[in-house]
Amino acid sequence: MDAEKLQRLRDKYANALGGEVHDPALKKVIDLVFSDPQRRKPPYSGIPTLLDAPMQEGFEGLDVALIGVPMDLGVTNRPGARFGPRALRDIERIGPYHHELKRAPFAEMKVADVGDVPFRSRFSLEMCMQDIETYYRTIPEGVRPLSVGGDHSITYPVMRALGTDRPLGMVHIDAHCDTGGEYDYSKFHHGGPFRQAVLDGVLDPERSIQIGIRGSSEMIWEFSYDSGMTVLHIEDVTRMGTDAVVAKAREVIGDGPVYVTFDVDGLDPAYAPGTGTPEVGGLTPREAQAILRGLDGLDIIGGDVVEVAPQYDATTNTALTGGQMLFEILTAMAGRKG
Ligand SMILES: [Mn+2]
Repeated sequence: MDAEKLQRLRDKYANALGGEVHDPALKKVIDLVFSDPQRRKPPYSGIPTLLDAPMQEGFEGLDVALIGVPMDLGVTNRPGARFGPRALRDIERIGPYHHELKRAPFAEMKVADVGDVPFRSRFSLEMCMQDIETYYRTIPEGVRPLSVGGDHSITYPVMRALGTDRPLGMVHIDAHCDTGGEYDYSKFHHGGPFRQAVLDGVLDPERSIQIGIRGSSEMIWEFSYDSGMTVLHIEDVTRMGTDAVVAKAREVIGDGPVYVTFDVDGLDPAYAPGTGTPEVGGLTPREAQAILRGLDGLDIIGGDVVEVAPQYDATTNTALTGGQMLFEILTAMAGRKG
């Protein structure tokens, strides 16, 4: 480095404060995280919220509402996803800037954590399904919900509320198709929300893609194929690569509204052990991030991250990874505002 360059850098930076940044895009982010050029809020302080969003009661003025859905009465195996929203609220330092999409969603949209869906009964799965649908029907037009479960059964009543006027398209990342039928006298378990949503006319199977599928339950997912969903097993993802997966997803979804649902068990249990039905041989977080980033600009009208069960998550990596996926979906939502 020549002396002149060194002098230039010294003149510019030797006495500069941490909040002095010159790039206009980055300056926006600085304004989010610095209260003045000298002060920056410690990430471990304050009352925890989803993605460190401001708390708000109700939906007034929001573009995106972050919502906790602490309900896991639909699990077929290990319980615990009712603690998922709290586990994600405890995670710090996700965002606020997305370096790949070059966007700070909190600077471009009004986003708040509006708290949890209220439930009348902790004992009745059927009543919880009704309570979720009722709550999501109160969300005003133009406010897009981004939720944290809870087990995957919560997505069915959310879709019933969001898909009333026109059936939704779906990008579904998961180890499981979740298109199973009734068993043990229940239709509402977490292995069947997307069969029910299609049969109710709120989910368009021909505009639905399921990505990362594997594991022990293939025999109960015939409905996915019979209804015309596109199913990509994990082996397809490996063979195709994430760019081709994104291209396929965008081809299947087209221009219409799409719901993005992310079951954390779509990831390999090496990265996300804290979940009720882990399946070996899954997506890496990098693959999942590449796929979610590839959805940028689609008409994402809502989404969720489900099945984080912190009691099997000794390192908190599952919650961390789940929180990152929530941020990826939020950032993609900011690609098409309103
Ligand atoms: Mn699953």
